[in-house]
Amino acid sequence: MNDKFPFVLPDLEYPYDSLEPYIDEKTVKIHHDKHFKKYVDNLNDLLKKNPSLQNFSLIEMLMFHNLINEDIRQDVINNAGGVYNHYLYFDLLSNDKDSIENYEIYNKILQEFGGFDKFYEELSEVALNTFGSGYAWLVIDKDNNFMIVSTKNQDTPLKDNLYPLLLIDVWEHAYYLKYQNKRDEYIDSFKNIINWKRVNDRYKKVNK
Ligand code: MN3
Repeated sequence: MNDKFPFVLPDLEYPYDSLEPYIDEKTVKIHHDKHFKKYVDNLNDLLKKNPSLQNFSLIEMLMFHNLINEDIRQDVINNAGGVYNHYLYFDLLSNDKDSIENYEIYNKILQEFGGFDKFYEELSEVALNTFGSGYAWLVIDKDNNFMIVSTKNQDTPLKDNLYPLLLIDVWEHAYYLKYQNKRDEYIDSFKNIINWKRVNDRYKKVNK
């Protein structure tokens, strides 16, 4: 996705129905074409009205939001965060059933969590207990440690110097049509549609 103003909604790289049966076609369509698009449009509108922000990249707006005027800071966090989080979310999904065991990140997961199931249990727990709207993340810190964290609304872990490897969107719009109040079932299904190649590429990029 382009890194600076004006931001453009990236096309979905897979058909809307390709995450079935884990995430239904209608949810993917509304989530990408309406929710994600709204954040892109809102961010562009905000930057149109505040040209000095147009020098910031998307990531800079999120990492260094203390540099942004207080009267628009929360709007920037919400909308730049909404763009960044949804970009990552759709980018890290696929239904080609690629196994994590094919990638280096698998050994790191075993080392850090003691097993894939333990890792996913911990991620699920954090996702399930994220109160209200937000995300559960697998992140890597500057010392190369893996951590699982939760963020609220459209906050990102970038402001805490944590680099995101994987995220689960637990806003109701991500799962409610199919799963209603059963967030736990959505989280459990989610493990079937993770694009481990892309997650691994993110890991390799920071683990040098
Ligand atoms: Mn969402």
